[in-house]
Amino acid sequence: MQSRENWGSRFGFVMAAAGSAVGLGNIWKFPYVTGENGGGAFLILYLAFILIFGLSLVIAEMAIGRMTQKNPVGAFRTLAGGAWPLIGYLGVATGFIILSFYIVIAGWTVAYMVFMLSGHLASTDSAQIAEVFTGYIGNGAWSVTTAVLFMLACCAVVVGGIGRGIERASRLLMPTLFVMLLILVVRAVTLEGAGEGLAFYLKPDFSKVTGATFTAAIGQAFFSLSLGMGALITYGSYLSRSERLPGAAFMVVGLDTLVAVLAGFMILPAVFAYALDPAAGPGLTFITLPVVFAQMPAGTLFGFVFFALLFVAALTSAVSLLEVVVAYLVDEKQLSRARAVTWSAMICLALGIPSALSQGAVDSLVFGGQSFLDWAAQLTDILLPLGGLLTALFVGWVMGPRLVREITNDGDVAFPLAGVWLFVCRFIAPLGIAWVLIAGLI
Ligand code: ILE
Repeated sequence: MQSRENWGSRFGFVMAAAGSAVGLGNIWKFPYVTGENGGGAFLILYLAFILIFGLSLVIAEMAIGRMTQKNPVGAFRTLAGGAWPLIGYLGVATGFIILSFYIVIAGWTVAYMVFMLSGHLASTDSAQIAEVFTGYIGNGAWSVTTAVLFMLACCAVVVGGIGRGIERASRLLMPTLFVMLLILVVRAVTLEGAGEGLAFYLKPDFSKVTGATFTAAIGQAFFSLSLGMGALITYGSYLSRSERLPGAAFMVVGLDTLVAVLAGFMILPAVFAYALDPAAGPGLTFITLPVVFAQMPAGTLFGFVFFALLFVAALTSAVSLLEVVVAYLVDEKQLSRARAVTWSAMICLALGIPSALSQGAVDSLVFGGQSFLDWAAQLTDILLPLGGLLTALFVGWVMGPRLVREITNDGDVAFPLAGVWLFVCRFIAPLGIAWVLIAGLI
């Protein structure tokens, strides 16, 4: 058997895992879902879910991967057998559905790089920007083309294997994106009229919280952390046993949350400053940002670089999703890496086309008040926490102290909160997530 590739360094793993976590979820999804769900109260729920469920489950998934050095299905099969590998299948399937619409949105960043340079977005009139945006996403040929282009980029990285491709891309570009984000936050919060947006974001109005807010917040927390989609199990499987897990997990969760919160500070004040609708939905970031760029010195260049980096952030995330399916096919079905990439990318694209066409090109792909893409996203908001709930049960009741020994390298590495962690996996996470999911349904 071929020996399994490992990450080049601890920094490389943290950057790659953070690269998986930080993506469109933070910069595209978080601001608009926060806008749709009333602002501050949503922010509090989101942060609470990350702290209560997210952190523990990130540690759990990484540990399961590292312990077994296998893809999600193989990992559960190695550890327990019985029906447990179904959790792995659920993760692989969920990741696949997400990837199918993720490439569509990531394709938007491809188009926006071109639009920035061509001057199509150089306007301070948000109505005009919205027109360019809806014109583009409503054009089926264009939105499918950009999704295909993005998918090709994703395949190129995954064919190269995890060390060479994924790790190298993440190391340099993630820090650059972070710096640009900080600059944009400063620009946004100093816009005239930004105060109202800040109040919306930071002053919770709990009267706006409904069951749907709970589902959205927990779904967002899992989506953003790459939880419940097999990604962290797969990335953990390339981690050598000498690495310290709890520390890496803290870093990844911290970075991901920081980027999401900053993205809120970048978008929401600008939304209010330009009298846009915070509940405008998936287009929010793409309509708001160009107006901000137009109000900055060298805004065109800045905007271009920003969307290029957002493209890379989306790429490092999408790559982690494709890698889940590829690792499964390579490990379990003995396919070559190149074949596994080709097949999974083609099927995923086929599944993504209705999402791409549901943004205005084909009317019948909008039903029940939302688009095909919205339905896919909403489905994964439920599947992700469900996977997390089952993983928590598995870790808490089947693995228990065995996994603690794995995390601490048999007592060599400190894990002071091991007891709390196990308690969360046994009781708090399963009951809490079940409660949130049920509250969302009623
Ligand atoms: N966590 C990433 C993000 O927030 C991806 C989610 C992997 C599917 O964009």
